[in-house]
Amino acid sequence: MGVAELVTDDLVAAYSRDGAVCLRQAFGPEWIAKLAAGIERNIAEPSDRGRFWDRDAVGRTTFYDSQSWLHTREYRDFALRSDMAEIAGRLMEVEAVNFFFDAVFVRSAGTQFRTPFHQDEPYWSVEGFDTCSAWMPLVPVERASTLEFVAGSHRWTQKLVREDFGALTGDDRDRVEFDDDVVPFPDIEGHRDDYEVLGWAMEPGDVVVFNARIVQGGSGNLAPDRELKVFNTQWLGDDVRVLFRPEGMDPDNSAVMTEVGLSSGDRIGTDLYPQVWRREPANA
Ligand SMILES: O=C(O)CCC(=O)C(=O)O
Repeated sequence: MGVAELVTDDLVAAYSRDGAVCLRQAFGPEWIAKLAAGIERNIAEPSDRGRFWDRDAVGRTTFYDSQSWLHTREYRDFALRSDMAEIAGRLMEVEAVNFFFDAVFVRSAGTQFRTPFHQDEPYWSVEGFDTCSAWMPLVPVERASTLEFVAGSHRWTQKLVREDFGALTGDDRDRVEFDDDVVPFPDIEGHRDDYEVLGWAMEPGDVVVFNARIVQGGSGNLAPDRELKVFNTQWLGDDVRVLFRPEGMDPDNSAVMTEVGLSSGDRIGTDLYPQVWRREPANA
């Protein structure tokens, strides 16, 4: 099935309304095997951003790394040659899509550690509504262990302070502090009935695409015999501009962006954030 058939009008409408959709069997077994091999190499040779977010009392771990596509050929192939850029472009209803970065979240069997509810884009080194992530488990994931989303929260307008991930992971690179003009993050877990919480049991090949402003969290909570390996990519569309935030960024790309000549207000581009897809003119 081509991307135009996969990304139906109903999915585009649901993405715009809810901020997150699940596409079933968007990628075949070759991509899953390739990315799984990439993750194994990535864990064995982490980048200098690689770290354990959590290690519990019995040694179960949550590993995180990002922007590893620069030295992991399997990730680079996916970023530049898979259908993901076009899927993102059609869901976001934009003219062109740039690759932003990859991230991996690897939980060993039985890990309970859940990612707190948070938003992504308000902490990135760019700003824009046309931003999305594609969360792809490479192993089956149960509903109780999947990433969850507050439907419609990508359109919330208040600036919310998120939980200090630095305090949670013990790593200063996860720390972002706001000092003024902010609203405390709502206690989603404690008031789940007040929100429409979306989440899907998934099989390898399925992908959840979500607006980077949506409130998202969860994952973890794994059964004793279940591990979770997730390959995640982030994509940028038409309205995105570079923004170096004085309050801090996560991940903080300002140094590498500055090195390649990008500064606040610029359109995204360069070989570090390549344009991967552009919509064909209607009369082509
Ligand atoms: O998979 C997870 O635990 C976290 C995912 C996430 O927060 C993200 O993709 O930004």
